[in-house]
Amino acid sequence: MMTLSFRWYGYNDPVTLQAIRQIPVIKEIVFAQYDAKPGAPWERSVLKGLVDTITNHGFYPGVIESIPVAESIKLGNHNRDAAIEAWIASMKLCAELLVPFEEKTGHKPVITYNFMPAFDWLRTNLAYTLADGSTTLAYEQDRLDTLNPRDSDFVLPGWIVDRETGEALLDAYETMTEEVLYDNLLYFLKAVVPYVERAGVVLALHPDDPPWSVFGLPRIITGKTILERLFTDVPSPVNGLCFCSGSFGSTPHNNVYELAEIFASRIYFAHLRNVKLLHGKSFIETSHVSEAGNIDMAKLVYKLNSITGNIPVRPDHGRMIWGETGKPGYGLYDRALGAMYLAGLIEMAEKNSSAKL
Ligand code: DNO
Repeated sequence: MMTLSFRWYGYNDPVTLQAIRQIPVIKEIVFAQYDAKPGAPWERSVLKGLVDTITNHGFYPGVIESIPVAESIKLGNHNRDAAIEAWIASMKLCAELLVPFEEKTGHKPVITYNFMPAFDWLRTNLAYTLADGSTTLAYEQDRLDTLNPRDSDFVLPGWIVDRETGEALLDAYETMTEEVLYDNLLYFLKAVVPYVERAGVVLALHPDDPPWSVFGLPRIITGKTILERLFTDVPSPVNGLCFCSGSFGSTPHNNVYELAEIFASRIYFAHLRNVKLLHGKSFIETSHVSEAGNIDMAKLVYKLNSITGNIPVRPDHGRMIWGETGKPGYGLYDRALGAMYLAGLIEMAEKNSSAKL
């Protein structure tokens, strides 16, 4: 079973909860304390304010995306234990405020996180014009190859890292191998999992986007092999996955339907969007529908619906359409179209599987 959710960036998000309310199918809100400093614990009153606002608008607060993992944890340096402690404190706060909604949502609260060094998701163009005049996010390998994050005029659309922090991070990661990064992930998980188990929430690790190394930085959450290893090394059932179709699907090395099947029991949250692969490693994000990209959404939704537990899913990045401006990937209109399309696929998958047709 899948429940439709929608990401909301808080009070300053131009996409308001009132607007989201008018999309007929959305039950849960995906949110976080976005103004918190990375590595510092969240504040109860702030989180409580967000939860109350969400419930006052008729939604359930089902998913946290994300509690960021501080760079010291990914680097494994001497500050990591303090940062892990702060992460656990924020997680406990989320659990305290979200667990009461478990009965309504039908799933344990989900805590999303990622383990990408220095950059989160990465694109070279945030307004790539499609044939129909809409704009979308694109990753162009040719363009990436011309960029050097150490250049003084380095700007990556959407990622404004201050120069000093950026340089220091690049230096720190320069010699790190994927093995060491993986060990640091294990260290983190082994430290937090006992608390997560007791708190009554589950973890959802977001894959690297794109799922390969960029600028020489190690990136490890890329596909089947590493995930099999991770779930063997940390078998606790709270150690779960955020199944992001667009991240996994941006390389032909991943078969998204196979991944869904193999990791079904670990999938606690899904980001559903489509991508169109271009030459080399380049790709663009498209409308959610199957015909626009490389992912057969009907097949994926049908599969996920039949093999996962009750999970929240959300439309992921949308294009900018009908003249909308705003946070790249997170406007209202195309994500609303995506939500309605996914709702149709989910309803059909559910009725089909329970022979209610
Ligand atoms: C991009 C998002 C990611 C995601 C984090 C999870 O739009 O899917 O930024 O929230 O990687 O930690």
